[in-house]
Amino acid sequence: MTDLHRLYALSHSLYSGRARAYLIKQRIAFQELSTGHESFKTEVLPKAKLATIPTLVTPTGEVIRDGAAIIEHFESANGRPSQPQGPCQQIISALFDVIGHDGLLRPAMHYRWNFPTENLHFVQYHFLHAQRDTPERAEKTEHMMNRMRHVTEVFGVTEQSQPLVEALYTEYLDAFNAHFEQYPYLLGWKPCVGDYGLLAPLYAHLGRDPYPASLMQQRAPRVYRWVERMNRPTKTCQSFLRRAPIF
Ligand SMILES: N[C@@H](CCC(=O)N[C@@H](CS)C(=O)NCC(=O)O)C(=O)O
Repeated sequence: MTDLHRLYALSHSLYSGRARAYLIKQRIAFQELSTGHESFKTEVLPKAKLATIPTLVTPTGEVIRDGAAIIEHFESANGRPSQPQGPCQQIISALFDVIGHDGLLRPAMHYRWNFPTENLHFVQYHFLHAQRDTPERAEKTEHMMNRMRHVTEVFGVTEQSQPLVEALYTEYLDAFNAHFEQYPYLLGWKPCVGDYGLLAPLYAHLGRDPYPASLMQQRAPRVYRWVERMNRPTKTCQSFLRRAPIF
């Protein structure tokens, strides 16, 4: 038996980024495997029932599907290290968790699927390698990608709404960038549940696909640094070192 958790996730998956960052920041030892790995079909799916990611397998073989359930599994066992202490901060943290994993779905999908000149090659590579290596791989990849393009429209990103989606996202980026002039995380000096929710769209899609990543780097470098910081076990970053508290 191993004491490593196994996280089934993909680097381009929105919800995977939230669970992965939590494990990294909480220093929980894990091995990440793709859904293309044989064990996902043979070991995980019979217990998980639905093929969604992230899905966690604990060292004792328990299967936990859904990013929120994965975070709650550790939060409840470890004295809620990512819940702020004050009631107002708890509400803000919970609110930003929802804003992240639901509210920012429109810009996340828009900036991935509506900029094919910059994104297609990169996105296609990741979707292809998420599929098991079978003769139908290319066909399945195309099917998945078309499904996501359709979902983008279903979520409300149409030709008419695109300017509004972009205006709201860039306004949000500017505000978040200004916030990071003061603090390295959403509510101060350590990440809370709200940071993890926000990271979902801001990592895999908006901070990693070529077009939106470049937009974030150029327009909101402090947000880009937060995205990096959320994927590293250390608590703070260069620009905050001189006044960071020692925990
Ligand atoms: N609420 C779930 C959503 C998980 C989810 O929809 N994940 C996507 C990838 S980002 C997925 O597995 N999609 C595959 C499918 O729906 O068939 C969570 O937070 O884990």
